[in-house]
Amino acid sequence: MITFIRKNKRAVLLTILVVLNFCLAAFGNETINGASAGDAKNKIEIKDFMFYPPTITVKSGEKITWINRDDEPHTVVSVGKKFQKSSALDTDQEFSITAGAPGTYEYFCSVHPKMTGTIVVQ
Ligand SMILES: [Cu+2]
Repeated sequence: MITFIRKNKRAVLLTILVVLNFCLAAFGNETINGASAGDAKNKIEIKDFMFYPPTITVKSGEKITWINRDDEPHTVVSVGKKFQKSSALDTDQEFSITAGAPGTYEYFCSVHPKMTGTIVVQ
């Protein structure tokens, strides 16, 4: 009888450990995936007087971030003032907006108006 209880206790403890491990692993994975996805997603690099990628497709409510990799200052200005414009971005400076209503949004750099990009919000 004692042996049975002991064995049972062990089994319960083992099960708890396994379940706990599984939960931790699942939670850990989710956090890592969430962080990397949020980091890399919807990033537009400004490099060599170009927005890259020139066209980006996002979902409404998602964050969009530009980062200036040039030594020249650049801006992000919406055609038709459909979203807030950035200040002049210095090297490695970032600017973010939250995607609004679905539609196509054109933007340009007010310092170099030939630099243009497009955001498609779904
Ligand atoms: Cu520019």
